[in-house]
Amino acid sequence: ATPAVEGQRCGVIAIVGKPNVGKSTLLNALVGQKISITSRKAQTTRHRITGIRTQGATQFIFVDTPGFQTRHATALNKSLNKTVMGAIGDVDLILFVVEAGSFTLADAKVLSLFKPGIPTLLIANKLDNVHRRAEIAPWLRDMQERHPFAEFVPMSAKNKGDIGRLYGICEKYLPEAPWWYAADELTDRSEKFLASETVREKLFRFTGDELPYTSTVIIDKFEEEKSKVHKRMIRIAATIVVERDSHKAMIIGDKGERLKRIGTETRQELEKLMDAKVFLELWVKVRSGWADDEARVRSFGYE
Ligand code: GDP
Ligand code: K
Ligand code: MG
Repeated sequence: ATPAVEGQRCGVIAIVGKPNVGKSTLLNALVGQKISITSRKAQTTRHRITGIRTQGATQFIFVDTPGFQTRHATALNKSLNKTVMGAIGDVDLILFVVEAGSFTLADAKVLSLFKPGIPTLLIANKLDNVHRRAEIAPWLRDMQERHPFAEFVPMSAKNKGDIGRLYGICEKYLPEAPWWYAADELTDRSEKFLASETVREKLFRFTGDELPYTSTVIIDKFEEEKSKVHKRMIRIAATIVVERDSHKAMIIGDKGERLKRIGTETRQELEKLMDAKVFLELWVKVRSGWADDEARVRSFGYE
């Protein structure tokens, strides 16, 4: 931690909402680097992920959360929900993310968890998808009646100007306090963790909608080695755990083509992220029923 400096501001901002509204996309845009994986699938984000951005005298500590799961009461979903509750208990500001113009039962369930007293902004995301802008004003009036939101922010996480504006809005809610992290730190997550998340993202991307969410990634080895040629050299071995033989076959693909692509894309992205030469070994294993088994969910790193 850095010593207290007069005029410094620092606070924690939780990003909360149902699955797929764009929370992780928003976090990455706010931090300016991809530290939380995104996809069209629900349950992409499974952990609390902190993204840090220091700008001028202010340090923003953003916390991305799994989308609150309301449909199935599996051990994995219960653990995801606990993570969300833990993240919003003690923060300076909540960004409640919804899709602009929409408010479903799942949104209402997330909103009902908020304790009074913590200022909450309504982030009406994916505004670029709204073709009839005139419908947004009555929708916002309706939202105003649902909850005492501090402010409304219709925006698109994919729009740089909107992101710039959002810092200014968030800053007002952060207390004067010394920074928690060095000015150049982007996340409190380890490179090993980012490696497993990147494998998971490529896995989602290349299996499209075929692969159910019940897969996870374990890092068996993460070792930095000395190299005369490269500035940094990292050797990684990872195992993708799935529920069924058919899922395994799907991931490996015809003549191993798909697993190879997942591996190549993961390696390239990690090399950029870690500024290192990366060697990556990828394996696929079958462990049936893991998402329903509480002890196993814990052993795979979900609290
Ligand atoms: P999360 O589950 O809430 O973390 O959502 P993600 O960040 O993983 O995003 C879900 C999907 O919505 C992805 O396909 C994103 O590319 C997409 N998305 C996120 N923000 C926007 C946005 O502002 N506009 C549009 N059109 N799509 C978005
Ligand atoms: K998602
Ligand atoms: Mg997410």
